[in-house]
Amino acid sequence: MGCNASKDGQETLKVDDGKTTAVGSHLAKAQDVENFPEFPAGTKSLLSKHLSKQIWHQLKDKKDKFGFTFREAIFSGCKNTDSGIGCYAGSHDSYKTFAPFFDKIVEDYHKHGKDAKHVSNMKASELKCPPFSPEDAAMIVSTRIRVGRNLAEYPLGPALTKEQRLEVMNKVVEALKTFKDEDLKGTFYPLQGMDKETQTKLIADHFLFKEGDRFLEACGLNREWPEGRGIFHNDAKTFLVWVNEEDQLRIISMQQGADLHAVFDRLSRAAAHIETVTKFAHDSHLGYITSCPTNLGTALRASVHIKLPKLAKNMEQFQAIADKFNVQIRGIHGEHSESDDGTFDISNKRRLGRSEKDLVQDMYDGVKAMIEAEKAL
Ligand code: ADP
Ligand code: DAR
Repeated sequence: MGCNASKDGQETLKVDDGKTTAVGSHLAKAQDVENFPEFPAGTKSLLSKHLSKQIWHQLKDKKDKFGFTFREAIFSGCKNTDSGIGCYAGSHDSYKTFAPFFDKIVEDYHKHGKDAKHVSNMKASELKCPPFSPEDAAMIVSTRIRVGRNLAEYPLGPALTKEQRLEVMNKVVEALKTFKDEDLKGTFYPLQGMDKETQTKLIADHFLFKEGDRFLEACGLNREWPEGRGIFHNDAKTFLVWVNEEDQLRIISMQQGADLHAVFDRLSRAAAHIETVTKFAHDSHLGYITSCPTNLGTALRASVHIKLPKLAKNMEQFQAIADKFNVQIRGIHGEHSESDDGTFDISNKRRLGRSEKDLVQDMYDGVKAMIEAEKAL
């Protein structure tokens, strides 16, 4: 480890002591990442791309104001080297305390610079999405729009204590009792005590979240599962709120068919009302604050489940359309699932730097282009 004797050299010496920690599934806890994490060749995560020795040296022993450590923030991507991103925030303050690292993640993933501002707009009346024709609408099985939100006075899920998670659940459940609109009124069902058959059917019917995956496990989001988690929904299951899954609230509007306006209007009314009775973590640069950096800003994912059997056989063309319109192709059973029968989950890819209305427009424009391509094949 050669270095010159100048001040810089001393800095380089301090930063690069040559010690590294081999990363991978053998790691048990964040503290096991003792030294600069050494990622295997071919690792593609934004963590591996942006964690320089300089940043490691600067942040390795830092904690945010809730005591969430930088090692905890990056542990998921150290343990799961196939992560796309590889890091989670433990609080709104994580994004400030670990800014030298998170700023690079946000700028790379969202193309949102350090001084960029985020402006929300959830007015469904401003959508420019003419209804799909009956022929096109027949291809769309269902429509869903969700936003993630977190309570401003608490840490985010990865850093919540068991007691705080229960407090969050109780505060959210109380807020959900205050709806005035009939189509938003419903009942909360705690996950703890829910019989397995009900849980399995709610998941199979696309209403309930699955148990946290290994990425969420490694960042601490699955601790004390299923305590403090649950689902609120109206009788029709067109309005739902997930409590303490990846975010403290996932506010969801969904229904069979292609009526995007109705789905967005219901979501907008619900989110606006909840925000009158509780304060969400938010700032003018990052928008609504979420545990995963990919959801910052709007934390909005607008999706349709749509039958595209011909495009399914032309994945190169399919993906090219998705890339052009900033939409994402998923399977219909949740993130990381595959499509099994030519039906796909198509949703907006962007989250930050554009308003909620704009992102619904992204999805609509991408779906329209895919429908045209499907009909032309
Ligand atoms: P998110 O991060 O938005 O929750 P996931 O891909 O994890 O997305 O999906 C969560 C659940 O929502 C899954 O059961 C999925 O099948 C369901 N889902 C997503 N989009 C739709 C849609 N347009 N119609 C019906 N169900 C949907
Ligand atoms: N699997 C993690 C998170 C990716 C984004 N999806 C979320 N937040 N559910 C990764 O870093 O790949």
